[in-house]
Amino acid sequence: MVFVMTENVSWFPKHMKDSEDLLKKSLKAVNIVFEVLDARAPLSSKDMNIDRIIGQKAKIVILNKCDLSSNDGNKKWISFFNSGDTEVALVSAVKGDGLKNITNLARKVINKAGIKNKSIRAMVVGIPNVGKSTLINCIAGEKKAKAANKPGVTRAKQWIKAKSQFELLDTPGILRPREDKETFSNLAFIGTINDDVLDVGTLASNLIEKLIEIVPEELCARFKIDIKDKTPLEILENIAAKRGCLLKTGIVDYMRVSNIVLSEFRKGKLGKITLEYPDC
Ligand SMILES: Nc1nc2c(ncn2[C@@H]2O[C@H](COP(=O)(O)OP(=O)(O)OP(=O)(O)O)[C@@H](O)[C@H]2O)c(=O)[nH]1
Ligand SMILES: [Mg+2]
Repeated sequence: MVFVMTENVSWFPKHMKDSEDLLKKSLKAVNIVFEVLDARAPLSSKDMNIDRIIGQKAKIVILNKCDLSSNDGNKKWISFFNSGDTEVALVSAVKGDGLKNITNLARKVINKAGIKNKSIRAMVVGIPNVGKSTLINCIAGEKKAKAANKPGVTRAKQWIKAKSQFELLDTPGILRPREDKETFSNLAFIGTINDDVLDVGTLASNLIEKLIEIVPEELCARFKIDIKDKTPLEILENIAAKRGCLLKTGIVDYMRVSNIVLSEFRKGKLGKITLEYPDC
């Protein structure tokens, strides 16, 4: 699987280094860390340095965007984290699902760490676009942190006081994932890597290849196509024909059809899909 880049994608640009320094400094001001992962790809969306950065600080994992991940995947990931003794909350920050769970688990972890504070001062960390700011707004009950559907929206830390017992520190996304191709693909599929630095045609074709493997029926049903014995590229062309993505000359508008496939997957129009499962 090869991605064509319009420029070199650095896993660790300067603002990420600044973010890491900022997280280290901010740790002293909080009594718990909320590590936000994308429930569709919890391992791929984990920053591999986060545990080193936060050290012994109390932590809960939040599997966000569970409205987009499969029920089976959610169950398996929850038991995976629980078996590693990590408290985990399944959440949809856009729907407001799972919030009470966060409060209960945070209280439990803080008590266990012997901290007596009444207020929960939480630093919310995670890679770009996993929904950190949306989650904070959801807990706060109002839109205090800027959130948008592209990576790199939050550029500086910001304290948000929620009406309840929470004070929440929003942080910019940091990104140092595992460096294998599957992780890179998953992150690109879920929109963590800016599409501007990727070839969307290749990306959509790779996504189709993945969907054939994990949810072939959903792929056929959504686009009303037959995928038997077809290559991902042929399937992309079939979708283009179905959706009228043809240029005046009759040639396939690869850019348009690719954006349709990526956008519909990311919005959950093909169903609730988990891209990766724990090994156990
Ligand atoms: N479907 C779904 N979308 C979500 C959820 N949470 C956040 N989003 C969407 O994901 C996109 C990114 O959300 P942000 O809150 O800006 O993400 P972030 O982690 O703060 O991103 P950076 O500031 O760039 O690091 C937005 O379009 C949100 O609406 C969720 O639970 N479900
Ligand atoms: Mg943000």
